[in-house]
Amino acid sequence: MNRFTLYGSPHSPATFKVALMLCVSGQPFSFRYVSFQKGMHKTAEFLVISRWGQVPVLIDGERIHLQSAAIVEHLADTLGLFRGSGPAIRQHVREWMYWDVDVLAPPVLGCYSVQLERNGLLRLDIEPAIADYHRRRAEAALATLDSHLAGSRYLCSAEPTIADLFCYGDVAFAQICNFSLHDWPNLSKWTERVTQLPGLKAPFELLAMHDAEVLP
Ligand SMILES: N[C@@H](CCC(=O)N[C@@H](CS)C(=O)NCC(=O)O)C(=O)O
Repeated sequence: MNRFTLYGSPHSPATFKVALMLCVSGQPFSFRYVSFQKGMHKTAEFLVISRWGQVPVLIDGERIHLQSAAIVEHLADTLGLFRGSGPAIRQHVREWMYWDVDVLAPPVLGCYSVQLERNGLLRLDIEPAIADYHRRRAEAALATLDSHLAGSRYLCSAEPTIADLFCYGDVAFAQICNFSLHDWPNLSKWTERVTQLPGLKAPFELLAMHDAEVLP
């Protein structure tokens, strides 16, 4: 039996970030698929483990962990990987993780939701003006990332940290939403570097639906 069980969806960037951390850390995990289409995330059964009715949820032994940034930080601490060395770098790492949750993740999720609706996978009735707003905010966040990466191999130190893995999770979904990284050369080179980390896989390769254990 695996130590870790991840509840989530291959369509969830936040789930992908946790899965990514587990994979590049060489940790096997069980994956339980939570279908948004079927509203599984709002069932009484799921709310027992996820008080806000959201994915991802990570079970580590007896403990339930929520919020992708907190989960990834927990994994970095408990596995002693991708933390960054020393308190100053770790604080810097935390700042980028919070920035991602605050600035990059929401518009990328918004753009991806528009895409799911266009592909007929979810009915959300997103107004075109709102879709444009998500896209413009995502572009601004990607431009911020690009300018901070000028002259740096990784975001917070010479070695990759969870800040890189975490932000990359959203950049990967931005690419699925047809954002071309050519406009942002530093971001483009950093993305290539991150994707070459051992164990790293693209969103739908990492969380393949056929691996999912579907909830009853
Ligand atoms: N800040 C949360 C965001 C989680 C989140 O937005 N999850 C989405 C999927 S990516 C979700 O569960 N959406 C369903 C809902 O909020 O009702 C995290 O990083 O874990």
